[in-house]
Amino acid sequence: MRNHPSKRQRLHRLEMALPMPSRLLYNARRIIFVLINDTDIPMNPTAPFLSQRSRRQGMLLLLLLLLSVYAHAADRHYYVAAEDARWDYAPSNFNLVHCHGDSMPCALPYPWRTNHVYAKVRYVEYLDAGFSTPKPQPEWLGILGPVLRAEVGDTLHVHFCNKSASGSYSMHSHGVRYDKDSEGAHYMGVNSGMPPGRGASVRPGDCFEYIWHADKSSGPAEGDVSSKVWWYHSHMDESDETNSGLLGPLIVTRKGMAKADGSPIDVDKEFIAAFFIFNERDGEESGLMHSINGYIFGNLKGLIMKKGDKVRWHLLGMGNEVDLHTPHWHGETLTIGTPPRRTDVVELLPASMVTADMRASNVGEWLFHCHVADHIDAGMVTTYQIQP
Ligand SMILES: [Cu+2]
Repeated sequence: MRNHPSKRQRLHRLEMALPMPSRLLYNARRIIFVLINDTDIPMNPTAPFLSQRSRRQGMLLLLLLLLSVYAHAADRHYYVAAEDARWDYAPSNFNLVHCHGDSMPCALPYPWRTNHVYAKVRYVEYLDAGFSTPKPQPEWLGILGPVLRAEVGDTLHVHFCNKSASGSYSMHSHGVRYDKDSEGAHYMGVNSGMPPGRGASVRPGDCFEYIWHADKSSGPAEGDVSSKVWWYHSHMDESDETNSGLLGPLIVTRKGMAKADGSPIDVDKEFIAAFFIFNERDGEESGLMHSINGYIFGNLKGLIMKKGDKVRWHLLGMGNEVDLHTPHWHGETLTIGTPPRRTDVVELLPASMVTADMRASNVGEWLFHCHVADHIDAGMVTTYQIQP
């Protein structure tokens, strides 16, 4: 009488019948079982106790799996210079949004009509270590420095050169993990007398490489959306230097959710909008530039998306006690926070960092402005467009 094959024998035959990739996976599982239990998965007793070949295949696969996990942790190099610039808060020379009864476009209102170009210092990104080719950045990013990106697990190497003659500057980032030298902030420790790190002050003509780790605590928390924004800015004389224009965004994407460039895979468009009243004349109204990304009265252009796009808005605040802002979108609502709440107004204070998601559905061009009354009148206004 012919014996029925035992369960072990059937398993063994099944394994042998599997195509190679499946057999590799199966053997990898066996290897893990052996490592944990110090014995093999019960198999056909006539089969060798997990053959050398099977072990080799399994170990190879495990090694590949481990390598693929580590391969995701990238070293991202950025080349950023601090440079002197002339910045025009209203390059069109017009109020492009609203004219109080005049025909469009209309003149900028007083006291800003003839006062909207100032000397600034900005972060400019280059494509090469020789700092010879500036990287173009989108029009809507305005005065902000480049969008630096990381996926959780990545290390950022920010090669910073101070090409401005106007002073010593630095790069200090919120949110990432650094050692003292890469903190990029100038101060003494009151308890230990600890001096500033090497990157706290980069003199004109000098360069410094900041090493910032985007670890788990730099990324979105459990339940948050897949990317989050952090400020980076100069921190030698912080308040002066952010007002000078030395500030920009860093976006960290959840592990496994980033494209090659670091942006999140589940979002079609990401915009950054920084609400900041630059103070150009010691607090005189004519020098208070109520800007979004450094533009006033609709001179911020390029916030354009398509119907159906999942759009992520990273909202940033900076400045002084007057910088309490309430960005408001016409035409759409958004979700913010965990658990998500629905709104079309976000609350910002100086150095706030808020992320809000929008599903673009309402085709048209819509107002996007700060809802603080004085700030509307002073030009903290532009539009965004949803194309069909
Ligand atoms: Cu405001």
